[in-house]
Amino acid sequence: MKNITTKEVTTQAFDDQKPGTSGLRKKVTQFQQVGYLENFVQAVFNTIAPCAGKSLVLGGDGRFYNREAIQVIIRMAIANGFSHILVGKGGILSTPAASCVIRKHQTCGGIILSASHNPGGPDEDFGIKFNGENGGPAPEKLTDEIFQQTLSITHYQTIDAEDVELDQLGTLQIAQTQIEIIDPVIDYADLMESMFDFDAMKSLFKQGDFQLCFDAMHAVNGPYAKEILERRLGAPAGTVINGVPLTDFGGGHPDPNLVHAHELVNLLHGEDALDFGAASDGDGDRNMVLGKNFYINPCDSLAILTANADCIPAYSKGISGVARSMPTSRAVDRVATAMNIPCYETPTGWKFFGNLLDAGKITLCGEESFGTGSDHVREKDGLWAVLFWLNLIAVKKQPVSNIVRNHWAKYGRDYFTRHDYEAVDSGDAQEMIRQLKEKIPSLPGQIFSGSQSAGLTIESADDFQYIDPVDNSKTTEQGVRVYLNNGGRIVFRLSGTGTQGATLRVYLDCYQNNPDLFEQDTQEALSELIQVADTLAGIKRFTGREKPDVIT
Ligand code: VG1
Ligand code: CO
Repeated sequence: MKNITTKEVTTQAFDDQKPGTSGLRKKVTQFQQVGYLENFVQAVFNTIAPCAGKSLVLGGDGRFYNREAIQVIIRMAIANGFSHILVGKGGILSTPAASCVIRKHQTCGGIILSASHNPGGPDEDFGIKFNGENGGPAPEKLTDEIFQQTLSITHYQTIDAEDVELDQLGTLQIAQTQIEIIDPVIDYADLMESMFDFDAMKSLFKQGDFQLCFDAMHAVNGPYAKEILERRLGAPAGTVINGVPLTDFGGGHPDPNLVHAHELVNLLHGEDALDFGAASDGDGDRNMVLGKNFYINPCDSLAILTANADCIPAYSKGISGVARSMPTSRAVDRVATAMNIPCYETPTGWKFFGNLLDAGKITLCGEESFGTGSDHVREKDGLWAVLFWLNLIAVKKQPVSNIVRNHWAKYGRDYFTRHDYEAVDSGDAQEMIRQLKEKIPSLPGQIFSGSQSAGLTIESADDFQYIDPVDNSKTTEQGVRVYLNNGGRIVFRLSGTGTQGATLRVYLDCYQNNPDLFEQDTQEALSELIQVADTLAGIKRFTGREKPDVIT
């Protein structure tokens, strides 16, 4: 055992380290400022102190600056007295796998390095967040404490030591700390195998007439998807495309939606379309699923998984309840009502599901932003959702489009779309929301007269707030909701994950129970709401944009 001395380094506090929807996300160049990463890490350690004798999980999505950051954090964790650090080989751990490892090895938590779906590279984004012992993102109370620490920090602890070899499995002792380089995939893959009917899924591929493609988008899920889909389930080699994690995600945007996963989208369209396609994001927690010439909206996906949970071994005994983030469509609410289980509506971000999952109040949960998950970990889980769908297809022996259409036939269809206006001027975006909030009391009863929206009336409107049913903590100002008399709803909120200006998100959804109207184009089905949204908030006027940058 080497003798080492802990160094206390003087540092200057930064005033911009407040974690957003999912951790602290900034440009790499900001993280490269002297002391920037160190301050945040020390703030985390101060918040969870004492660290002596505790274990910590460490890994990230492999983006640019991942390896450098891991070395800095290892040295600081040693200096702060941790007794054990579990690091994913190569510095890699997908977000759901990190959650799985924290839970399985009962550590006090973990640090996950990721900016998720944001691009990577020297001029792109980096991020860091702390997850607690339940494997889930730190709740607001903790992130607030971490932020307070960053404002007053004067010193951080580290040691002088060489970089640790990250690419070799094994253990290394430095001072009181054992550093273990672990296989990032195995614990997670074993968990998946214990939850789903792998034999039924294997038979899909054995027959040879089921074609699947998984687009890992050169992000973290490549090795996970190869191990599970190709090795354990026997899907043919090449099923996983863009499977090698790259520090810049191959120059792409690792966001699994119809715009950014166009390579996959093309494979699922046309006469020779594959049967099933899926993609995940930078850190592996999001999923997009596609059938042959068929797109599954994430809100519908959550509703359908809930309605069919009894087909899956892990949920065959039933589910206790469900939750969705507020902007997510109400499709899952209808299923919960029919199943006679509770349905919770939470603010945006996975951290709000943690208490409900820990308390056993819910089993499944999800968000419109391509996030679905369950109580098996405390993060959303991209590959889990794909396996859930595969298991469903194997059991039902039906194409994806039939499963979805049967669902609509039973419950009706909730049309949903999200319009994003990216990198708009922060001041203008905030002013738009401010004016909208001011108008809330006068909105109910307002009747619209536009060409498409004549007669549409506002029934109610509010600024969403949430009281956690487990610890009674209150979260306010989570988005403006406007309900209309045609069953429609419009939600306005500003993103908490962007790194440039502000991103305005406008969420539109409307219920339809006339089967003759189930095959409409989504934008068409929602066109009157889209017009109302602009009339209400002055989107074009405030953003200076004629149309959204991204439509999902
Ligand atoms: C977005 C999504 C939100 C998701 C969050 C983190 O947040 O809307 O639903 O939980 O990203 O996802 P925002 O504040 O930008 O709307 V991930 O995959 O970045 O960890
Ligand atoms: Co993500």
